[in-house]
Amino acid sequence: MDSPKTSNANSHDNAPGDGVSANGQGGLVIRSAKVIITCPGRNFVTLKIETNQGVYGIGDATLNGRELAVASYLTDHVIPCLIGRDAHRIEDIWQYLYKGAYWRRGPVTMSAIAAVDMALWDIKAKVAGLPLYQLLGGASREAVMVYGHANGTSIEDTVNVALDYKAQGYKAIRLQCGVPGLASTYGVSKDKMFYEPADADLPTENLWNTEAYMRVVPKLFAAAREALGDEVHLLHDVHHRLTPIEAGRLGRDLEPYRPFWMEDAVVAENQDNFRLIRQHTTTPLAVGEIFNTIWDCKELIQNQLIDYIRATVVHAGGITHLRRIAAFADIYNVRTGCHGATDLSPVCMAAALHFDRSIPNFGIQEYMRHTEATDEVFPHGYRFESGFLYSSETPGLGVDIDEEKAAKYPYKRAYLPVNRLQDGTMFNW
Ligand code: GCO
Ligand code: MG
Repeated sequence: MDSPKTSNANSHDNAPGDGVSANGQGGLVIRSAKVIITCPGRNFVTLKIETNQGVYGIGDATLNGRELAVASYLTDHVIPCLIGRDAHRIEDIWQYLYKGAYWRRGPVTMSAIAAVDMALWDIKAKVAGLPLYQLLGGASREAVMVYGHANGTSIEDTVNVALDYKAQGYKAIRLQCGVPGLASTYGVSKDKMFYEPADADLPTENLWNTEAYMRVVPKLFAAAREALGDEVHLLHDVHHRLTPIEAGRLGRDLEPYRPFWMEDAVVAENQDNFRLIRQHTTTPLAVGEIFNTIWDCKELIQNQLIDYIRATVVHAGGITHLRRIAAFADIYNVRTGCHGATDLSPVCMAAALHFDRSIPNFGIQEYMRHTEATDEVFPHGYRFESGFLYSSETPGLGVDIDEEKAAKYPYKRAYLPVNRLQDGTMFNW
């Protein structure tokens, strides 16, 4: 190859064995690709790949608070390598982008690869005339159990919101409440229906007190179990704020209320942290929304230190890589619980639902409603009914982007908050 440019432009003319992806079945070649950035209430980055046959696919590339880094990675570094490639060769393109960058892993790289992967699966399924889950082995279940977010400044408020969720048919509800003495905390929003933490053009500063937090959560669970009864699954997100031994204590305190899971109890860079938690509690553990590859969770899964893996399509290398993580997790009794906050676009949600429907070891799917403006920019066929999400039956992912509407909402810089201890020490948010 003389230069990357020559190889891209001509790759579809080369025969297999030349070391370049050859033009495949039906001559489905990537003709162009572009990145669309829109802010219908929050920023979303979407990749659109077009083929020579007019079929196109879309992929979510949103990385909350760092959106433009992924957009540039795609536009400046990935798209030039895609032009001319056989759109059917999803695995090969995945490997090409992962191994070919030399610089492996990381949220920016893996979100960009994920977007390409999603778009290519969308194209393949459209060409096949099938909803994507059919290409992933078909349905293992009819619908996907989701959990909604109940939150409030007080225990009473939160329990009332949880009762609303139960009345709407939710079978699983996440509970977060304000911590007495703290002005604001993770998981508690001003607007109860749409929790959106990336709320300012420079990071908001929160203050944190572990002891006060550890006192309030068991009380919240006691009140919620009492009000909601035994049937509903109750979940909680610690958002990386405890040490392993504190997490062991909280897990133990929650055991009488039988939580479905305790999420992100500790930071996970050191996977051994979870070993210590496990020694002290039978509360199921979930982790992984910020994981990007199987290497972030290999030890956790292999040593059965967790019960649910929360990696999701957009931040963990797309459907191709997430399936690999799920297959590995399956042999260690670990089930999935994909991240599904509002910063994951409807494109990612559609992809996650096809994935969720197809795999044997599905656990639960997080679901937070998007704003109406977001739903208009991303028309989609999935729907909520009685605590479950039903994936779309139209060919492909079953989601689109309305580019005219998207253009009405220009990018707006927004950061996630930061968190400090009350003496000013920087802490985990
Ligand atoms: C969750 C997450 C989110 C993240 C957000 C960051 O469990 O849904 O913790 O609330 O904080 O997705 O962008
Ligand atoms: Mg979380």
